[in-house]
Amino acid sequence: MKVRVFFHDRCFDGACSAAVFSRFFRAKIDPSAEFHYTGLAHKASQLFDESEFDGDANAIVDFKYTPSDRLTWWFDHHQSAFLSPDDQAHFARDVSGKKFFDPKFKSCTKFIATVTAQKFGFHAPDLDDLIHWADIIDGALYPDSATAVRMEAPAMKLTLTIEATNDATFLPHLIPMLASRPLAEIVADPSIQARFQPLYQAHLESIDVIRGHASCRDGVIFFDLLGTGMEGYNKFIPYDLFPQGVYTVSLTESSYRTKISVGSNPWNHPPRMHNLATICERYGGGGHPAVGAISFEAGAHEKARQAAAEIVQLLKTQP
Ligand SMILES: [Mn+2]
Repeated sequence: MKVRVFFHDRCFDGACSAAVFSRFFRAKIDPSAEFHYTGLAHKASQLFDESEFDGDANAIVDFKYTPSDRLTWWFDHHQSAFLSPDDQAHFARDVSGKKFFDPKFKSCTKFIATVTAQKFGFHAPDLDDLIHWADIIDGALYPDSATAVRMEAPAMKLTLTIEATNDATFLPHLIPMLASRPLAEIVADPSIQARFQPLYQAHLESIDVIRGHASCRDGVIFFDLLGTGMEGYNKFIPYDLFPQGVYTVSLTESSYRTKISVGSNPWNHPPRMHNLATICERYGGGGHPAVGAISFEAGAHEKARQAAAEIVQLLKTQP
């Protein structure tokens, strides 16, 4: 059986979700299943073309729902999992027993492991370390900013490699490794080291670039990286630089979009917090209460800068 698995691209939890789903599928549905992996990124334009569902079974993990009859399996934990009330109603009518949503889970990986254990009797103790780290990384449950920024754990090294990749063949190569080998062994693999080492050097340089562009006022860290050529960064760097910061608002761009990222400091929480997913939804974005993002068309710098300035002002006020 050919199984097409769509997963949240450039995301440790997305890749681990695809790995755990695949192990579950081989163990409980079809031992000879042949998997094809496709990463999905949040874009301003339409998400799915029906012809992409070309498997005998089609799955989406750690990504938005889509109301297609060709979608067989779905697991997500994002607050903004439904693009519209119609999509949510379509999900609510589903009677397949193969589509699952719970925004209380910190990671979709843990969600898949929990649901498949309860409903299908799937257990794979060798995946416990992977599931544990997916929950820490997607839930931002690090003990301190140094753990997240220094990257000593194998899962952190993999996260750096996964979040930075522009190579559509990399995660389809990595996901079967995640499904079958310990994290430390995967990191030591020459195919991973070759990607990790230059990224780690760039990570150290990105700390300097953010230090040069960022300011922190009234608890809001802001930096505009449009025009610097820097597409992404470790989202905990701002809090390592400004431990007093509560929120971060940043502007970055890649070939296909201009992006506002909005985050909150896991180690400096005031009693009441703004819901960042709700704020981002007002501008067509989404996310979790503690972290969100908005995508604009490539080149829409002024529109993105205007929205970022409004969000910075809003975050300086009490929720
Ligand atoms: Mn996730």
